[in-house]
Amino acid sequence: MSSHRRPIGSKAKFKRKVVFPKNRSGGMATPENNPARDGDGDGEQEQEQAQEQQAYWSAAEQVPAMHLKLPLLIDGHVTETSRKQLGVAQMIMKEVSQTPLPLLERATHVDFLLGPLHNGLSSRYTGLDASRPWIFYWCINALTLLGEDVGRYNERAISSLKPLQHKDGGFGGGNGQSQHMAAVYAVVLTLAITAHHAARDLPEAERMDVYARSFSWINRARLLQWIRRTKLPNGGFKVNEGGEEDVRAGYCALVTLALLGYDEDELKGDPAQGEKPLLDGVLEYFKRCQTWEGGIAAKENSEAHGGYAFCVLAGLCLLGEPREMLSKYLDLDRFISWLSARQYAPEGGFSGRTNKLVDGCYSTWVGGCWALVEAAANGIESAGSPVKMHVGSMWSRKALIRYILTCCQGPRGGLRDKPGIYPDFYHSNYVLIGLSAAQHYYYYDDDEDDDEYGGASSAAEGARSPFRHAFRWKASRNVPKPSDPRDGRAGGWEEGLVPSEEDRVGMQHPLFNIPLGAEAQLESWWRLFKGAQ
Ligand code: FPP
Ligand code: K
Repeated sequence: MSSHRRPIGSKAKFKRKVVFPKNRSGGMATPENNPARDGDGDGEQEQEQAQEQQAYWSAAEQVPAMHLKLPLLIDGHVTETSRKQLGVAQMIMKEVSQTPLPLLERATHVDFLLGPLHNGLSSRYTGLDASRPWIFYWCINALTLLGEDVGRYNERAISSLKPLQHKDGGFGGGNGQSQHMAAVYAVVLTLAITAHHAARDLPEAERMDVYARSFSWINRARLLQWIRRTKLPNGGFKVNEGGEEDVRAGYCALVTLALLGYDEDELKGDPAQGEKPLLDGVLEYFKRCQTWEGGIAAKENSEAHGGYAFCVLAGLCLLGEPREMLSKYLDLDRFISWLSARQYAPEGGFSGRTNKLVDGCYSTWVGGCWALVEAAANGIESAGSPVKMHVGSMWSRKALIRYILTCCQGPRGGLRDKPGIYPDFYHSNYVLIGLSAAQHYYYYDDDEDDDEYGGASSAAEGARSPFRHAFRWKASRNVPKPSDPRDGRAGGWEEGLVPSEEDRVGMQHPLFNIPLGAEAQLESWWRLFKGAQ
């Protein structure tokens, strides 16, 4: 029985079924052979394997000691938050020590996320009227992580998002509202995802048609002019004209420009109009946001926070190779030290900042940083050749997976910050992206076969994209262990990250946070579309 059809409200009724991937020796996977997309494998073979592996799992499922005791060192300076933290650690210790580890309750989460798409939202949600594109993105992307086909929502996404386009360029968060960078970002991601699914099994011509319907109505010239008006002299961006400045605005602007196919010519601006290249100074601006702790703040001279750290790391990698960018624009050792301190025991989850509590959403913001740091540490890899000299995991993937499966699943579907807090669409998406980051290994692929644009065909004419490096990311369904330092021999694969294939979620692009492969399809369509104009 497919896990998608498991009855709703099945929590605790289903014992962990032990199923292993067919190819346990691993191997780099591309979006095309992503098993999460293929659904369940062959039942009989799985059952045979299940018996054979039972012994391994009963041993491996012993709860690691780190989840069973409170930290040895507790700061003597008592504050409201430190008291809360102790209570949370005690409460979570009970949850994370469960055996067997609960399954990912896929069907109930799917049901939770389909709610707003099929039934609309109640009046309780009027406060989110300016976040319409966010709700689309969170639900749509989370559904893809759970293996759902969201192509059937593409036409509705287009018709719902079109009215949010502002006459002066950009998008608002609700009908008739003024523009906001986060709204623009969420609109672009939503369309990139639904178009990708709507187009994926169609012949070439029809595929292009889906993309034309999804994107050609966006006024790119006016959008660019609007983004220009959010640019700051310090290199950063504001969320809108007169709005606040933070690295999130910079990251959202870069993602928008990358996914909407802007090239160097378009971004360089017209000196006759007093325009400067739009990306001038942004890397140095990101660099200045690193703090004394080693983490990264919303803007200069502020407090380091995981949410902003992800924006800066991903922002840097949108514009270059991970190893070069992270070592050039960050004090990487100091950053790693701060990032390591974000994972707590006994909880296993991440906090966003020093002396604050774990929250499931940091599975993406902090977990997503780890994917990029590991890629930087491992350097450039090629899908064609075996991986050499791996540093292995620099964080505990298993501890995060344990935190997510035991603490972040709402009993009636949806994912959450922590036990005792209601699930919501935001946490559902970011807990699942974090689960994906823990289950998979991401790498930057400098394969020579790719053309300058990192895409499939090289029909490209015209100016280069400053974002070409962002389209070179691949994922492996297995996570490499450290290589032997004496001879560089590969260390094999980390076992037990996906104890049951039913728990496996889809692969995401580590910079864009959309399904891996959606970015490449969109990019190749822009090239055809712009070439034809
Ligand atoms: C602190 O809230 C939260 C922030 C300061 C914002 C965090 C930023 C993000 C989540 C990144 C957003 C990125 C994009 C692309 C939109 P809090 O004080 O309630 O939480 P805390 O105690 O965990 O710090
Ligand atoms: K919080």
